[in-house]
Amino acid sequence: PSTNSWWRGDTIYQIYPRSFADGNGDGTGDLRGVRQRLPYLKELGINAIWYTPWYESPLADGGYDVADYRRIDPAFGDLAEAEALIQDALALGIRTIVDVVPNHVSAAHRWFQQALAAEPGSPERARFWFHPGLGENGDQPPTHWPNNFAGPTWTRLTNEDGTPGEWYLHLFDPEQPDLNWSHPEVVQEHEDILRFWFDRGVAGIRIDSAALLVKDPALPEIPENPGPGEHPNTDRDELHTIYRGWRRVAEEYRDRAPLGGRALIGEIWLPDAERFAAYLRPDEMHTAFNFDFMTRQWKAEELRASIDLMRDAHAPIGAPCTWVLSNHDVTRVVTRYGREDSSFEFLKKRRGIPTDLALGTRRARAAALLTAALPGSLYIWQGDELGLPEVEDLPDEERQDPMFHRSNGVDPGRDGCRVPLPWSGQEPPFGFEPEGSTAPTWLSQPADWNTYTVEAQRKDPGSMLNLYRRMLEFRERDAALGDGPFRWLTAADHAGFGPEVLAFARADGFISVTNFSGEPFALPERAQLLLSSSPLEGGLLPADTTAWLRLTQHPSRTN
Ligand code: TEU
Repeated sequence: PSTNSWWRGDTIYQIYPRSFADGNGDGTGDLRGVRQRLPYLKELGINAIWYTPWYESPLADGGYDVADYRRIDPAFGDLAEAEALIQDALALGIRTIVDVVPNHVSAAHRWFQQALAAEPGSPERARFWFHPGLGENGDQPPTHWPNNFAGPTWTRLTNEDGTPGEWYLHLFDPEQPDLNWSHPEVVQEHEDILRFWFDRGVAGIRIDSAALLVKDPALPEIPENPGPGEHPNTDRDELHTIYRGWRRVAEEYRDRAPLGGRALIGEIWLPDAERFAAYLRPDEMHTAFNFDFMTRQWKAEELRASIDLMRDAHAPIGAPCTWVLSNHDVTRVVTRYGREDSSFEFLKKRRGIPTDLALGTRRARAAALLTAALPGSLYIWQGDELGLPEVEDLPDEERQDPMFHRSNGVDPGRDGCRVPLPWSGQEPPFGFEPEGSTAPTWLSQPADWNTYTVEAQRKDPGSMLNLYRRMLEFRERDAALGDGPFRWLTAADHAGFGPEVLAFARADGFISVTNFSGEPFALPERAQLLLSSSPLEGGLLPADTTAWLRLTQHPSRTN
């Protein structure tokens, strides 16, 4: 493992355990499967793995409904296996990041079960948001806040005698009751969970829905244009006190070999970059996911503005930027960039949109090189290194996402980016399961994914996988990449670098150039070509292509 401040420049691979690799042949991915594939990840060239929740869970929201943080879900393995996996990875120089979901727990969590068994007004219920209904019969929910999936945010209980009871709050699925963060036990429990995983060699915590958690106890409706800190359930000022407590826990582990610092990584969806950056402080989080880049169209001025916005927000506080092309909540990147509107549309519009996959793949390749050359840490969603497209035609009866079910199928949900990875062979399960297993995978794989397998892509020098390998090899080896100096280049530096080109210089003469215009152009002459996302054409950089160059003393460019 590299430096103490690894989160400033590492490449982090996101694993959705259910869909990465299946070690026991039941059609569901597991930790044994990950252990077996660690050499693949080492070869790919990543430095850390972030696991989406692997804890005991009814899997009502793919594990974001945690029943017990101190156990691994039996579908994935057990605690001993997780500990072995963390150590095996570390032996290869790969750190582990786990996901903590503080806004809510599973309805199967012992706290919620105790609350259900207890009386209104009891200490057991005080850890959640139980509330009598409004109106004469109490049949009106306490608020009309929108749900992050679909449907209401309050569910009414039925008393033992069959009469209607209190309501409880859930910003997501009814299976995910929201915790009351003004309760000291809720605060204490989460700090203990951090220690539990830090003690097991975990180097970082991804904090789910990090800007939610705290609610206005008066439970007002959401004002039309809430000012800073005025939203009743998002980005409230009290959150900063919570994360200062978490940072103190992380600091307890600061210099312990062999991991070095422990990082807090926020999942913060806030449109205002300053409010977002307010969480990144020496006494709060280390980094947070940059979602702005994914919300933008494939256009030079859009992405330039996004890069500037994020760099400007991070610079004054000295926090590193993060670069994220996709994750388990959004449409796969090759599909997004293959559409006329390539901006963020992970809700309600996931199927039936005309998509040019060849174009999307070309752009996703260019985007990979562009983001990998920027200062900061880089996140890779599993399968993006294979260029997997969104699976839009999953049969409805297979779909698991509450976003699909809560919306009665109006929103196809997020299953299409979570289909089990293809590793080898000509037909499903494409090596996802051990040789000879016949169990159907938990989501079915498209029959034509034989062209996307790791096995097929290894042999093809032009594959997405081989591009990622070469790209990450440079990133690992070349001190100019990762965290460090950055400067935009313009037409004043080179005639080809017009407004539809994103070109920037890093240390040691390293230059990254992306062509968003339809027109190919000549690259600077005194530059050596290191890598390009698509082949140059007659020495020119074609459309939708990124090239990495190094300025040389002599005019001897080699392709
Ligand atoms: O996502 C939080 C979140 O806000 C987004 O899911 C977003 O609200 C949603 O995609 C639609 O708007 C995190 C996890 O990444 C997601 O998988 C979980 O479902 C969610 O939290 C609940 O834990």
